[in-house]
Amino acid sequence: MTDLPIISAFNDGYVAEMQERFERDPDSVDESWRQFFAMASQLRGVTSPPAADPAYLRKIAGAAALVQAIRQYGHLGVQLDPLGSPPAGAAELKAEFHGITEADLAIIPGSALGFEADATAAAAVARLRGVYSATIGFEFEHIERDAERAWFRRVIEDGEMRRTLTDEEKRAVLRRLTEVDGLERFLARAYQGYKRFSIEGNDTLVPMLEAAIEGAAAVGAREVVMAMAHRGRINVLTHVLDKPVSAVFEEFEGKYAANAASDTGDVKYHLGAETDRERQLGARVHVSLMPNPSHLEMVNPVLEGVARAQQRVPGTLRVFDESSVLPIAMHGDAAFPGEGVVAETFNLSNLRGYRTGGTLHIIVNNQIGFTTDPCEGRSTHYASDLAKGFEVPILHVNGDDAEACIASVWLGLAYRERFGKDFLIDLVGYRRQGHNEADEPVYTQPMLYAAIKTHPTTRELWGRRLTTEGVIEAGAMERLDAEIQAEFEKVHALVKAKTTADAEPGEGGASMSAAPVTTAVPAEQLIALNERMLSWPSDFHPLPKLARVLERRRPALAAEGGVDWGHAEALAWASLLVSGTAVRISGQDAERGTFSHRQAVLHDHESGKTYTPLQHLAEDAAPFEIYNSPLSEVAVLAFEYGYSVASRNTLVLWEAQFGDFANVAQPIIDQFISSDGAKWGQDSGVVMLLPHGYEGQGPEHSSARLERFLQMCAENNMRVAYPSTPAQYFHILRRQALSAHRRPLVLMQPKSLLRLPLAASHLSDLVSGTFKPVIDDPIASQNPTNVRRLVLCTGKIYYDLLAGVEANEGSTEHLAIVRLDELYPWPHEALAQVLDRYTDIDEVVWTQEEPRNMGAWSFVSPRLRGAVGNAMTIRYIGRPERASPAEGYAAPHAEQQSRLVAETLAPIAAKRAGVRATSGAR
Ligand SMILES: Cc1ncc(C[n+]2csc(CCOP(=O)(O)OP(=O)(O)O)c2C)c(N)n1
Repeated sequence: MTDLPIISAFNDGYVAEMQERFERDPDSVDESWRQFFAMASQLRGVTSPPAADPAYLRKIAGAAALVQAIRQYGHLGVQLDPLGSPPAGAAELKAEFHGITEADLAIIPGSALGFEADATAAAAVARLRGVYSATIGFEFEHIERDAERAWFRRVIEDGEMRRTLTDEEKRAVLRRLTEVDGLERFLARAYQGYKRFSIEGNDTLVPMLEAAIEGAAAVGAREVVMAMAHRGRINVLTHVLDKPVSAVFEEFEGKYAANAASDTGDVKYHLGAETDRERQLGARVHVSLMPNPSHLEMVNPVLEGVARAQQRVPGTLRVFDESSVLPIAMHGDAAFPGEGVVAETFNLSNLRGYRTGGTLHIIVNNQIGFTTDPCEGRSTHYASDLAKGFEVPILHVNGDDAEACIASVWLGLAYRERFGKDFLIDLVGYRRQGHNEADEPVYTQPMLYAAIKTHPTTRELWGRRLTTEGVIEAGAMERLDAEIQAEFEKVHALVKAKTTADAEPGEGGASMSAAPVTTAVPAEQLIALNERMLSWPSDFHPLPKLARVLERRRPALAAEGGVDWGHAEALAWASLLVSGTAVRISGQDAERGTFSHRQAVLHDHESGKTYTPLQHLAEDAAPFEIYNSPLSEVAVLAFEYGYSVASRNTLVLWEAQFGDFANVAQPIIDQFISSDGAKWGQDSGVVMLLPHGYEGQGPEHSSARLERFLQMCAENNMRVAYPSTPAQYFHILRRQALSAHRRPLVLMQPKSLLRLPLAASHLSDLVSGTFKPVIDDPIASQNPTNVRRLVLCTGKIYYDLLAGVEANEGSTEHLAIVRLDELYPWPHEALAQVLDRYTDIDEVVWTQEEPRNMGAWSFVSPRLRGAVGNAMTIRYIGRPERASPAEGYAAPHAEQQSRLVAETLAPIAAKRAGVRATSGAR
């Protein structure tokens, strides 16, 4: 960071202090001071004035400070607003602020400031003002690494980035701008009042994206993946993603079933698209735009996950090639500073597990958010200021200056290539229409809209400039426009003439009944994998205490058994890795596991080095990635979701520290995980691991809000399960990874059960069988006719009931306790088989530990009724309706738990005649 304080004039004391600092550590003072002192030391031997004159040296110091101020604050002098509102300016940009005059600059040689090519400081300052306070505002002095700051100074001041466009390129930009604004004008005429979230006012976005695609491909990218909100999306789809104009018109006509794979679809300004773009030299680059929900900015971390997955080198799965995929994220100027997910996503950008080698961010800044002015929408000067905290370089550019806009993209790409980090362009334009085209902006911004009305379009300004420069002849701009409008007219007439949609309606929710997969693994293989996971290099020293704990995994596979949750998980992953499925998991403290049950990454207690046995199973095993995530839910879950969308052969898991923290990621669950298939035909196999269970840990550490997930289930959109044994967990993980039908899996996870001997599995449970959605009572099912009360439950409460049964030895023959380990898809068949077995029951009981308005009850209740018919009694046993999920104190918690166990196990009331279960009425 700069060392120059804001002072009104330099005095000798200040210069002396700077000199002292310079002599102690040259890097502790700014570059201009370094040059100044270097020059001063050369002059020390020179006796003739004015070099030895302190007043003269002060002027040089002032000039050096001015130079630094221009570099740092020059952006505040740039005319950024196309509508003409003046730049903020900064006192430091004037010579007088630094105790000198402009005239003084003329008597100082440029070399005194380190500018050998400039005859005088005046020439140097004029040149710097010409780059730092002209058409692009640069902000890079907040970057911590001086190598990056020096790079920026060099490329900006030497003009390396400012290649002027050739005449041909200028004409191509004019054509694009004419198509861009022509499409909006055409749609405005043909579909008056329809929402299209017009791009007008930020038209230059389209040529910028084209420059970015071309530029990325030129340095080897094979893929450009983009995300953006509603604004300008139709234009970007048409002109960057090559979506046919006819398809756009068909959507406006309401004729086009945009996505035949889904039932319900989405509005046209949320849809994604992809295309192959032919490059100038014949190479191809694949370009895609992510589908996007209305929830602004939520797509950003999804984009990063997709990009990261795509950066794996195809075929090898081993290496990431960050230059091969460029992510581009577009933002609104109100949404960018407003939505916290933006910051969370930036925070991922330089982390080992999440980096993508730099995202190009563009704020499509129309200086308004719906009806909200910037002064109401943010506490910072620029819309982009948040990014400064993440040391992202920022360029501000006037959207009417197409050349500067394109040059900004080139600089961004060069920076990414050089430093592999994020870059941001604040494209300052305006919004020619209302928020949407049915919206009247004059109600709230009368003055602004009066100014917009008289402001020529970007196309007109660019066309006039090219005419003046002689790049096009007079009248050419108008002829081009007429030609493009005529083309739209022709296509539109054809679309109008069609009477029915071409596309067939979608099939609706896909069935989950894809071919069953083998999830059992031969014993020899599991034992061998177990050994691999228990071995580490001879010079690696895990903590002896931990080594002893892990060693128990050896006898666990022997006759006495005892496979716990962490062990079953490791075996499931290991078996997948050696058969070619990659595994990636992240979450808070995921490497060790919140409850110390995973220990996937070992730490040498002598050297601190780490060793991850799952990464050393076999030469040709697929990669295993595990990362402790930052303290974020929304961005991390979204990232993992995105990764799973793009990587079909990776089992991708996100783990919440406690299940209900997932509610901070609710938009990702609502807008992506549960509904992506129905809206966009997008699929994902992401797994959410959500610790859940009532153990007296209070309102926030008990419930993963199972009810919310179940409420969202329909059309086979996802799976929701609460496995009750390590073996069930093993099988469901493997099924998820190997199943051809990909949908997200929401898993309630245990806490106290993680090592509960009663819950442990046996090797034989892993080498045969598969995941069972329903587990019958192993004892009661031997004598089903004794059973009067059929208790159904899911998850951890089973073990509380089991403990109760054991404690009440001999008095519970009237009970069968059946577990529903998978709740969605609702296990019709498996449950029916169980119900058919118990022909003499009087009642069905659903026992849960959650309050009545939470947990699975409201989901289960109507389905149970369907399964047992109207004549059967169905009872609820659990906590009463509650505002908060669980008790804060241990005593009331224990009281509730024992009450619901006691009620469930209570002796049966007097038997009612003639009422028997039937599974017929499902
Ligand atoms: C998370 C979220 N909150 C609120 C909205 C409603 N909304 C849609 S657009 C908009 C204004 C966005 O302004 P800006 O980010 O500047 O983009 P612009 O529409 O101006 O391009 C608002 C408030 C939304 N879509 N998503």
